[in-house]
Amino acid sequence: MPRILMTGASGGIGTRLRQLLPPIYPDLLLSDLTPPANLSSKENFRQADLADLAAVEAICEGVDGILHFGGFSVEGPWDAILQANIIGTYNLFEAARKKGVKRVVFASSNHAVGFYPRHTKIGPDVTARPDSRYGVSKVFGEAVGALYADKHGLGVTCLRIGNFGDEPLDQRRLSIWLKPEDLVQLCEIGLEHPDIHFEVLYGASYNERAWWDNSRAYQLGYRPVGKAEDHREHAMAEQARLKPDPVSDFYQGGAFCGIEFDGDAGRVWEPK
Ligand code: 15L
Repeated sequence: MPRILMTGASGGIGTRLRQLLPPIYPDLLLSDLTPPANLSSKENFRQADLADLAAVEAICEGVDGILHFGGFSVEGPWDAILQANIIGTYNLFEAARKKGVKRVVFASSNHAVGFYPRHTKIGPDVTARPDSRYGVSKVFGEAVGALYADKHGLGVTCLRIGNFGDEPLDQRRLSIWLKPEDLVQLCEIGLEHPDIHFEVLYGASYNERAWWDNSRAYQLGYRPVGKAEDHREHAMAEQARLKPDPVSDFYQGGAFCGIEFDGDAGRVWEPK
C-alpha cells in the first residue's frame, strides 16, 4: 500500500481531498503550515513549513508519492510567493529526490498561461504566459518538475488546475471548472499510471466551452464526470452580478490579468 503525502492539507483543495482520498489511499500523510481545524483522530498530520528544507525532508521520509497542493494559492506579495511557491516548491522536489519518492503531482494553475485570450484553444505545450507573480511561480514549479523528471527520474505530473469546486462560479469558470472527483482521477493518474515521466495536464472537467486541449489526459485514461454546462444557469446568473472589465474578460486568467494592469487595454496581446 503506497504512502501518499498531501501538502496544503488545510487549504481549499486539501480540505476537500481529505474526504475523497482515504478510500483510495488509506496511508495518507497530511501536511501544512497549520493543522486543519477539524482534524480527526484517524488522520495523520505533520506540520511543516515548505520554506524549511529540513522540515520538508522529514515529511518525505518513507513516502511513495506526493500530492503537492501546498503554497500560496492566489496573487500575493513577492516575498510570500517567493517563500511558499518558489523556495517551497524547489524544497519539495529536492526533498522528494533525496528521500527516494517515486511520483510527484504538482498543483500548477491556469494562471501559468492566463494571458492567452479566451478565443484561443491551447494545449499543454504552449509558451508560458503567466498573468501574475503567482502564475510565474507555477511556471517555475513546472520547470523544476521537468528538471527532476529528466535529471533524477522522478515521475512528475503538473496539473494546470482551472477552478476547483462543486460548481462553476461564473461564465469564465464554465470553461475551466474542475469537479473534486475529477481532480481525484487526475491525482491517481499522476501517482500510478505506468507511462508517467513528465506530463502537463489541464485540471478541468468535461467543459463544452473549454479553452484547453486536454487530449493527453484522456489518452492516460482520464474520464471526467463533471459537466460544466449542467450548471450553466447558476453560473450565468452569478456572471450577471459582475462588473465588466476589458482586460479580465478578454483573457483566460480573468481577474488575475486585471490586477495591477497598467498596459494598454486597447492593444491586446495575441499569439501569432
Ligand atoms: C487558481 O489558481 C487559484 O488557486 C484559485 O483560487 C482560483 O482563483 C482559480 O485559480 C481560478 O482561476 O479561478
